[in-house]
Amino acid sequence: MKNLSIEKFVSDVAELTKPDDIIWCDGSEKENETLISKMLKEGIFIELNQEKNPKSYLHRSDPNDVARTEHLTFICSKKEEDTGPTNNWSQPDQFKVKLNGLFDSAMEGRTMYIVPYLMGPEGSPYSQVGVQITDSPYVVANLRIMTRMGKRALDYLGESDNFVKGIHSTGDLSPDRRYIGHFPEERLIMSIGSGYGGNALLSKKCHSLRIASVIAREKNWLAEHMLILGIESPDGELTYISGAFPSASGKTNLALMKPPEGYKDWKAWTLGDDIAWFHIGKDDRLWAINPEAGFFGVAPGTNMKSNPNAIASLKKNAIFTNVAVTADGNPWWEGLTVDPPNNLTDWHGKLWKQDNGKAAHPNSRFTTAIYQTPSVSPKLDDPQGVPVSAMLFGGRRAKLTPLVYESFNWVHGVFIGATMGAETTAAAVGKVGVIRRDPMAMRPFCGYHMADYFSHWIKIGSSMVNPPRIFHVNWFRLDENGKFIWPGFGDNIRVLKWIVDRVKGRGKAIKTPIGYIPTPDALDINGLNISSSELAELLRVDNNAWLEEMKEIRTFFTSLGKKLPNDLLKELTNLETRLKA
Ligand code: SAT
Ligand code: MN
Repeated sequence: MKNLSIEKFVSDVAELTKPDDIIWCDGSEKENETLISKMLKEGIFIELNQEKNPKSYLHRSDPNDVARTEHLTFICSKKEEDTGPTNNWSQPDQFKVKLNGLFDSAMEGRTMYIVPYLMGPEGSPYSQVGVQITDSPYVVANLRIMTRMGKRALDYLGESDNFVKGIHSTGDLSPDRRYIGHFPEERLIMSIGSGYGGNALLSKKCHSLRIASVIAREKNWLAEHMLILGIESPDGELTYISGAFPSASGKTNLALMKPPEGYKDWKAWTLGDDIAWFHIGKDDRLWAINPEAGFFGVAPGTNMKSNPNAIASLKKNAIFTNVAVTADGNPWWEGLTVDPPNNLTDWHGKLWKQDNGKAAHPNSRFTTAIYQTPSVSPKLDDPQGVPVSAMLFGGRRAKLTPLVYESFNWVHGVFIGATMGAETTAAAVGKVGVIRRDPMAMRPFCGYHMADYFSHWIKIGSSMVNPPRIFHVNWFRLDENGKFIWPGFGDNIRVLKWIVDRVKGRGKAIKTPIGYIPTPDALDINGLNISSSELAELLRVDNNAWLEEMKEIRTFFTSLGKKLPNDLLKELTNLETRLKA
């Protein structure tokens, strides 16, 4: 069966980019093997110790191409006011002329790969197809893990022209000629000059968030930067939770959490670590699917304590990007072991010495299939997804925001998400550790005006009688010596347990100006090395500090202009009044 729309798309792009040859990817094992041998021959992939890491490879990127480049990312809506002040905008026709200039003959001497991919389970009414054209075999190998790619996607699509188009070339990798352009009205993405994850795996942030958020607004659903996790109590009560955290803020660790000693009879089920699509079910609940099929996780800091399930899922069929390698060919990164092994090769491919800086790049990554994680949920491929009872917002905050608090209601919860502040991380180019407003962790990923996005969130909640409860969490509070107060990782299940208790109507809470916080006895800290004064600090609401924060929030709201929903302004004023009382 031929899909004429795809054929036309491919021939148009081939005419522009002039590849030497064209390969249509079917997703088969044989195709993958051919691709891997080619990459090994060309040095794009470096073989790791195959006994310890079967079918796993290392890729070293250009040192200029190691993170997302938000300043080179554009949303080209027809009207500028549809893009909003948090995105870069360019007039679509003009931007296309510029990009077409860069794409002209970009694939000369290269192979062009056609990668049809399916976002979401086969057979799900909520899934979507995309077709990415790329000249990067590394991208193809990643898409194979990150999505359900090849024949499966074409079978889902049939003869329909309802697919997202992605055109990608690594170009000359020069940051001066690097752009990631989105054309939401045309469901089109054009990306040139980068081979890095979020810039180049167009299925991920470009399709599943920026373009999908625009579609979701039109069709009354939500496309979010959220993990999905199932928590099962010892008596079999299963509660699904989703959570939005900025990139490199522990989403993968939470999504793959392994309950610690003392919680051995609890289970945590992984459904997704980065992106969730939510639809309102006939039962008036919010149902989530993970459009992706793999993890593109941050390597540094991942170890047997922080994320044993990730370590287990990296044992085979994994791609490592910009990590270090040990003398016997195993991947290594800061935090994997306490001490670095001798004779490490760093992410540049040079022998690493203690004073050479980091051996692995801070944003080095692993790509691996969700199916390989021991905690994978049996519901991962369920076409309906899972019903979500609680949504979490959180970011890194050394100070101010308590370990956990619950919103008073949906609109207040939207306010909490909309005003999220978080320290910046190495996942994007730029300064690290600066607090910026990152609403719903979607600032870099919302494909339309942020104020319209807030209105859309309010509308989704008001169309349900029982929307999920909304919480804010912060695992990253520091004490006066700069040490984390909360142990985090597996012990975060203690906080999730309180959240589940709240959802079920049995968790005890105190009302504060910012929301409900747990009573000191409602949070289980048994067996933790936390004093009652540390617990009090973790849950403290400092009214004056919050009033300072309100100034920042007001400035942020003002920057969004007159589309900002009145409901959120009212929330801000009410909060200020409560803080002053
Ligand atoms: O944007 S990526 O998908 O490459 C990683 C991230 O920042 O979440
Ligand atoms: Mn992410």
